[in-house]
Amino acid sequence: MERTFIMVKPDGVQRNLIGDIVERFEKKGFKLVGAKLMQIPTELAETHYGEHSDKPFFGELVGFITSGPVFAMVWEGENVILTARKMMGATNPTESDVATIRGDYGLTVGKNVIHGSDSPESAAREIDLFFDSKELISYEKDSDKWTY
Ligand code: DAT
Ligand code: MG
Repeated sequence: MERTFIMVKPDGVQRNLIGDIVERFEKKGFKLVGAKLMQIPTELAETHYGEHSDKPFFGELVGFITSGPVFAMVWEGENVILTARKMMGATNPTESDVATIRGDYGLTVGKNVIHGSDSPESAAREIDLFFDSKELISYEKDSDKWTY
């Protein structure tokens, strides 16, 4: 079963959106297999956002993501990587559809509430960066048979 890395960014934590975001993924049918509140060290932020290291907004991005606690999660389910990206909405909230997380709660591209892996490769990389394998739990839910 596919897994993806999802993170409520510092703005989402401060704006009390953890519960809403968890609820959306739960109700969709995805399974939470790991979660923790954490403050990201600068080095981890730079590695996580390494693909953007040459962009003009890199310093601002690293400063923002390390500015307060984030809620890091791993979600599991069929096509969860692509579906989670759809549920998040476009990077720039002016372009994200209503009823997506960014469309409902974001106003600027910098403070856009949530991160989600954009491919199977980045999901594997980001899960490994943020979680120890012992922190992830494979388990059955009675509701699985009503989801699949
Ligand atoms: P996404 O988070 O949708 O995967 P991304 O990987 O292109 O988007 O960029 C990572 C984050 O960097 C994004 O969530 C917000 C920030 N960002 C992207 N483009 C930006 C820009 N032009 N100005 C400021 N911040 C930007
Ligand atoms: Mg990205």
